[in-house]
Amino acid sequence: MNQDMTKNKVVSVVGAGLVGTLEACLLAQRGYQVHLYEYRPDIRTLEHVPGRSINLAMSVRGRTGLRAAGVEDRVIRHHGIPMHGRMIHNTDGSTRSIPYNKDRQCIYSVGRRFVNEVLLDRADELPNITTHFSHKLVSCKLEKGEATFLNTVTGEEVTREADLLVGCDGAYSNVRKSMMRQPFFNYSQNYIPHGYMELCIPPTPEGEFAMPPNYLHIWPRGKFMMIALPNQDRSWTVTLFMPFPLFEGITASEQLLSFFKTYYPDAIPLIGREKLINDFFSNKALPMIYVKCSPYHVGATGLIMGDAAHAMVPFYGQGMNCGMEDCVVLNELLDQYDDDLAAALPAYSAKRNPDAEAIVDLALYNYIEMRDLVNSRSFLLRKKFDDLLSTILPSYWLPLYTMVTFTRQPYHRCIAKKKWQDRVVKNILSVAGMAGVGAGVVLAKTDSLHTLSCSILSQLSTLLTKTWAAATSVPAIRQ
Ligand code: FAD
Ligand code: EGU
Repeated sequence: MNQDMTKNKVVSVVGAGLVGTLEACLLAQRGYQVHLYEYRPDIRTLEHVPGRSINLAMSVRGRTGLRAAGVEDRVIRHHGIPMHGRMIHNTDGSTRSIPYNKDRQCIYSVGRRFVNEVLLDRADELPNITTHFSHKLVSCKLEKGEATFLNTVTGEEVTREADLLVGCDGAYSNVRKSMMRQPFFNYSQNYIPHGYMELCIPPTPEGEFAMPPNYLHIWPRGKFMMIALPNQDRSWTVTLFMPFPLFEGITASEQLLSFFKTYYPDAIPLIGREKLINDFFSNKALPMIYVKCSPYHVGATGLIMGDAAHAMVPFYGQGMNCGMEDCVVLNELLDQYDDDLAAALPAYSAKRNPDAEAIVDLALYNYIEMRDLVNSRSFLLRKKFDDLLSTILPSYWLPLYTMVTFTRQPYHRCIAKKKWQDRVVKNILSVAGMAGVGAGVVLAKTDSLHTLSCSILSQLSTLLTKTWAAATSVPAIRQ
């Protein structure tokens, strides 16, 4: 990269969360003068950080971002707990585990706070980043890269004009709000009927994990579910997902206990009766929102990234991963365009929007699938067949979650490949069906078995050629 092009350029980054702090580091490494603004005080000075989800599942896309900032090892080695598979908990308390991957590929449970702190420490190592905590963005002029902040300690307002203003201020982004006044800016936001509540399984009296630690634990129950990820201190963060009316319907301790006895009996002793009652009634269920918008830039002076651009429901464990991949994609485009922001920003919007919308859709689809499809028989049959194909063709036929979680294939390509696979499975199953009928006819006529297999094979190859052509002739299949 050409540091002469960047060293006199000033960038304001709004939001020192997971994405903003990473983006500040990557821009500073390119030579920009970066000012990083954050509404909250420095979380490294706080004893307790308020806010959502304590731990997150980190996979390759997030790790690629961390690597670009030189902190992948710090996060994964010191703050990551490997999860090699899921552990499914049934209502009778029995469990079964399903590994993620045959080649020991795994995901990591990381604490939000730890990841954020490692990134803030990295930002402090870079001399051309200035951090401004307790600074709340109150307004901005994106066409001028200008932003005004309220210093929540002194009550003063400060305005900074920069070459570029990057909004990484989360799902309820203020920077995005001001983009909505731009012509041709499209925007949609949706709440889902489910809420989530975090509970905690403490370590055992011996100080050990109360469940096998190297799994993502799942209690799937159709209309609601629970998930648990391990923490560094050997506790577990349990997240209960349920429609809001169900949360609101539980108002007394006995109701809560009978609900848990029915659906999550094994979790009661793990959390502890008293603690469960205490935590459930002192917590409140939080909403989940997803956001789609485009474009992500304004001229050569404004940009939104991370949840600000594409908040999603958490049912694929990809929100942070996708946001960190945003930073990698922008970095690659700045390389390609020699830090010419007027060219790189529109290229970023064009490249990133189809992929961001694809993962927003995939996460939403998972949410619906979890609720509605877990009991459908034809769905399960197709899933079994799909799994079989990925066992027979391990490097060629990757299940969707493997493409999403363990590769960096663009999300929209993952969807396109999945659609192609679905068509192939459907065709094979229908050929198998036809073959069944054909076999009856052919055998009745005592024709040779050779004729039969030839006819099946030729039909199959025609279908495969057709579906392949269909899949490859549409470069980006979008919903
Ligand atoms: P945020 O983390 O929201 O950071 C935004 C920052 O901007 C904050 O620090 C905020 O204080 C600051 N800010 C906001 N407004 C202003 C303002 N006006 N002025 C100044 N600063 C401001 N993702 C995964 O990859 N894996 C998971 O397993 C996973 N699990 C999840 C579970 C749940 C229940 C939820 C809700 C989300 C989950 N996610 C997961 C998604 C992940 O949390 C987000 O995608 C990620 O935090 C987005 O990072 P961000 O930096 O864009 O936004
Ligand atoms: C939800 C909430 C298991 C953290 C989707 C899997 C999630 C996470 C799954 C949360 C599920 C669901 C996948 C990963 C991950 C699974 C995945 C979901 C982390 C298809 C803290 N999901 N999540 N799929 O395969 O690909 O294990 O809150 F329950 S990690 Cl909903 Cl891989």
